[in-house]
Amino acid sequence: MFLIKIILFSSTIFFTTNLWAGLMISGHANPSEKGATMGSAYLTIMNHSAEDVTLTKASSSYAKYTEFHTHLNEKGMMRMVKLKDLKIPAHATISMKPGGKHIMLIQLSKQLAKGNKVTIQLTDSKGNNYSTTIPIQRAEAKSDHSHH
Ligand SMILES: [Cu+2]
Repeated sequence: MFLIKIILFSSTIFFTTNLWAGLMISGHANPSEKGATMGSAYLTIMNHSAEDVTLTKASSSYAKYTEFHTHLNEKGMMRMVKLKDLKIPAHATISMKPGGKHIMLIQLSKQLAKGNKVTIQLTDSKGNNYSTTIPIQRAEAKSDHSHH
């Protein structure tokens, strides 16, 4: 009986530690116009673990394709490019911003209506899955930021 308790206890610890090895994700998606086919979201991803995390896949119920994008300055022209993955170094934070890295929601299946929420699923190179549910709002409407 005692042994069983020890096993249960240690597996709980392992599970908790495993969760903590994950990422802390917050952010927002921009509202989209009615009929728009593309939308964008901006995440802040904190990697509290001692290992780099490389996100390789993203998905969302709002769009057929969910991609990591960034902007490149090519001969004075800003061009949007798809990133094959998104690396968050150990103990580092990535903050997506307009004009920089962002999440692109392509072929929207419904309008990103202000006040609603969108869930984005992320997968890393090791097969770990992460999920974040973010509000649909303009960036400047981030009134609750100080409470986090
Ligand atoms: Cu984009």
